[in-house]
Amino acid sequence: MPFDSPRHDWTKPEITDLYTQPLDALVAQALEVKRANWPDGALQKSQLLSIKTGGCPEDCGYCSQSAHFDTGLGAEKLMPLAAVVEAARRAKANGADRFCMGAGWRSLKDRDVPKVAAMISAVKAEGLETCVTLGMLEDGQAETLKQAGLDYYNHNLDTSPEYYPTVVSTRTYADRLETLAKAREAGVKLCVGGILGMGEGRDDRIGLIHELSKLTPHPESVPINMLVPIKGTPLGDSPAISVTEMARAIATCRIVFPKSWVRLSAGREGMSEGEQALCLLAGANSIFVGDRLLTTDNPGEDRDQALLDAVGFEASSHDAMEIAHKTTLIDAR
Ligand code: SAM
Ligand code: DTB
Ligand code: SF4
Repeated sequence: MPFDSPRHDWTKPEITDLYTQPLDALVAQALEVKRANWPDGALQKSQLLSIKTGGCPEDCGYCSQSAHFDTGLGAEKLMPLAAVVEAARRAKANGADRFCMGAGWRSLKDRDVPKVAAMISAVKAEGLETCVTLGMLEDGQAETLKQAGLDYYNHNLDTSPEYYPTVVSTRTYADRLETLAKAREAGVKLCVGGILGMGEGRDDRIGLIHELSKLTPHPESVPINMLVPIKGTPLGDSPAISVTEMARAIATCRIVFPKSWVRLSAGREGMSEGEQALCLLAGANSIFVGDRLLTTDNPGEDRDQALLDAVGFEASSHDAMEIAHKTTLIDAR
């Protein structure tokens, strides 16, 4: 039902039925939903910047920045404002419409709020959408960031609630949901997704999508990351997940989150152009541009241009984004 409002009452068996269809039937359904809800076929482009790298007290088994693992990545201080603005200008010149600043923090400290707020205001003034991912939030912090011009808060659920403790022991799924609720209450849009290829089963991938579908309203952005294996982390030797499984997850998200940006997120560096094209053809309408993610490589301008030329997708306009988001908020009422 492509024109229907986003649903928050999906059952896990329903999502399983979608996910496990023959791939051609799944993709056909996803593209029907995409065409109905995103008639201009726009592709959203975000660019990441790690504003505070490494030394994180959390033990997320996938992460280069955790102080629990020897990944060879040193701890750095918070970047100066001028360097952030310079990176945002470069991102805009490279066609990005959203700039996402990430910090290797367990949680945002009150003393850092004014510094991050200044970065958000300065990036917004460059004509970019703003996104931050700073770990857990305390009461009142999201309101200050929103006032500074924050559009999106990224905080991933990563996997199913059942598999989560296998990957992270220093916080709970409930902690993640609490921070998401704080950002939402402050009127900030949400970017929430997960990682595939951490040794989880298909049932966990479906469980993740089910948990995301219960968020009301749905996250406006849903990033689907393929694990970038980091040497020295517990997941550093994980076998790569198949690209068809990525395509299944993306197509299922396209159907379950009809009005959200679904991002083919981390992992493109390890994929061929054809594999990335498969994920875009499964219904993804957002990517990270630029030659770096947070601490790992991303394909960069030339390869991205070749990919976009191959699939023929246009970059999104802010008008298209605003229309999509207004519709999401109206539907959620
Ligand atoms: N510290 C904050 C947090 O955890 O929310 C923000 C930064 S953290 C690096 C942002 C997200 O990046 C994580 O939630 C995870 O989903 C994703 N991520 C981190 N390392 C990854 C990897 N090696 N491969 C794929 N995704 C990864
Ligand atoms: C998301 O879902 N993926 C991004 C962003 N949100 C913050 C992060 C990907 C990180 C990949 C590994 C790295 O570069 O450190
Ligand atoms: Fe820290 Fe975020 Fe990495 Fe976890 S994912 S170790 S919280 S930077």
